[in-house]
Amino acid sequence: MASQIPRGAFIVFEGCDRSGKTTQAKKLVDYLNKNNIPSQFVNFPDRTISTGHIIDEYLRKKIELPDQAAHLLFSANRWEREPTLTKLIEQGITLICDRYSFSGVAFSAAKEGMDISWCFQPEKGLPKPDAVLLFKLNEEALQRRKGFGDERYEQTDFQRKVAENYEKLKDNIWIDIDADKDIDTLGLIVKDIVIDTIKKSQFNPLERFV
Ligand code: 2DT
Repeated sequence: MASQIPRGAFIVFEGCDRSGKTTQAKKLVDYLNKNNIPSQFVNFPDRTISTGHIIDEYLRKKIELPDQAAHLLFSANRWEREPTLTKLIEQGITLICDRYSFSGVAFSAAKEGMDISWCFQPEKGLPKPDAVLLFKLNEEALQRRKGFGDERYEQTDFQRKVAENYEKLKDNIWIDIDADKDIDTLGLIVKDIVIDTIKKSQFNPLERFV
């Protein structure tokens, strides 16, 4: 009987800006590769591909778009990358993904008149992660970190609404991470969860959002 090739895990890091998730994602990929666990850092929005160029202009406030159009572009950005991501996972490469569909829904639904279930529709059919690590910082810890930049969405009130939306999206694959720790301590916590997820998911089929 042919032996099954273990697939890579698909692990998403979510959270508000300044929570340290990007630093942790990159550090983790380095660690995994050094320890012979093939892995790759991916992030959304991917500003380097076709749909991402328009998203970049939108985020830098160079263009304005109706909220619905912006939302669908972020989703299209994931669909543009989907064939590559699926192939990498099937080849046994673990993907550590900085933001995904949950950012798409949580940010768009934080806007006036944008319905959370409408926002989720275009995500259906995309690969479902094996785990979502939600990096959380309380208000006090957030204030201690350096200030926001001047891109769209970088305001405290808006980020608070995003945090509330994340809570509404949670299911059994979500794990809360208290991000109010130094880089190395946080790194150890994240590493344990990720290694456990890689082991658990390697012979399970990759699921899709329904
Ligand atoms: P970065 O600062 O991480 O580059 O994110 N966003 C992201 C959305 O509004 N919808 C999405 O689908 C995604 C993935 C979150 C740029 C901003 O884009 C927001 C912050």
